[in-house]
Amino acid sequence: MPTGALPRRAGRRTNLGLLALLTVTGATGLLAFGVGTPLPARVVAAAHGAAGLGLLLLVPWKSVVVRRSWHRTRGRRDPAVAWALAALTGLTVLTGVVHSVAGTTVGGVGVLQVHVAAGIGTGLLVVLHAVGSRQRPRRGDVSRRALLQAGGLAAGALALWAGVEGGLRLTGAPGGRRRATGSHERGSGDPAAMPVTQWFTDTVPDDDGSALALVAGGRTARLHAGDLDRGDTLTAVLDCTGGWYAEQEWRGVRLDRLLAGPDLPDGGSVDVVSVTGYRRRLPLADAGSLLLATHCAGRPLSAGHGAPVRLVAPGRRGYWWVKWVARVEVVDAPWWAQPPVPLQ
Ligand code: HEM
Ligand SMILES: Nc1nc2c(c(=O)[nH]1)N[C@H]1C(S)=C(S)[C@@H](COP(=O)(O)O)O[C@H]1N2
Ligand SMILES: [Mo]
Repeated sequence: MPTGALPRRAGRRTNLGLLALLTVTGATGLLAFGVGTPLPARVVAAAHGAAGLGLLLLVPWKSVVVRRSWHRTRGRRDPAVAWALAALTGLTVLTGVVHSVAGTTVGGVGVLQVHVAAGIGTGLLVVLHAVGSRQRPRRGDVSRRALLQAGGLAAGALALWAGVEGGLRLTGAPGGRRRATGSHERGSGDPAAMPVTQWFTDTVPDDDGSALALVAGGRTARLHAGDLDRGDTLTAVLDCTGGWYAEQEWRGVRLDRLLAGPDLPDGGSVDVVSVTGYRRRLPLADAGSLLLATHCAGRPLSAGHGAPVRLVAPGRRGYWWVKWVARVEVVDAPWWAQPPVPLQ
């Protein structure tokens, strides 16, 4: 445990270490929304967990830095941002750990929702706080000693993360069975037990708009949901960024079969638009692995799960799986020409 006689340079390094860990947690937290396939998801979740838990290793040092700065700057600088940052960082780490250990909701509140909101708040306050207490780079920052310390911090953070993961597995805690993304299993093979989840503000529509408009090569075809059950099946995992996943057998029509008639552009994308206006754009080249599903686990989709037809997008996070699909349109624009996450 450090004492009050902490050298000034060590205080600087503590602050830089915190900033580095917060930068890694923030970046990997956002990246976590983009990855859905096991290996990248595992790497991102491990880096995120290690950097987040690593913050705890610096708490004893930071508390010395804080006490010293109190004596030096009493009455000169408004400490409100600093204390809000400490509180919000604590809440972010706590909710991250509660999600990892225990599950997705506590008392009806989505733990990961609170975590993400607190994490984004932390990121904003870090910027305010760092601007207010700027540390200029110095030559000593890249000394051999500083590099060894950085390496030690990274190793300690990874060891702490591995210890937590190992502990979860050994004790049989729910967290020991998490998927690579960190999600907990909910309702696999049993759609009635699978959560109904809306992204932000979308709601289950009254009018299910049971006709689907298929737009390609300047022509529009209208199809009824009944025409879309062509017996193509696909077993795929729906993995929501809210922290749960379920594996189901989906049935309907593969998108490449549906689009087989029209002349398709080389490259290009496909817009999948809900009757609510919610939409995602995917590369046309992926059409062979995408399914427009009318059934789940052998039964017609429920209203909440997207009846009469929804997109099934294996390997992509849940927000790509557009429900209540009303329109499928082939477009020339690249798939990335859209907001990175839906805005509805
Ligand atoms: C600077 C802010 C953040 C900090 C300090 C932080 C910290 C943490 C910690 C300590 C954990 C638990 C790791 C474990 O026990 O293995 C965690 C889990 C998680 N965090 Fe964050 N986080 C932050 C921001 C975010 C953001 C912005 C997102 C998403 C946009 C996010 C998404 C997640 C997810 C999905 C998990 C679960 C991963 C798993 O279960 O392995 N975090 N976070
Ligand atoms: N139209 C529409 N489709 C949507 C959403 C939405 O809010 N509106 N939410 C998405 C999200 S975030 C997830 S995780 C899945 C959830 O599917 P489920 O409710 O069938 O479990 O649907 C996706 N499709
Ligand atoms: Mo989701």
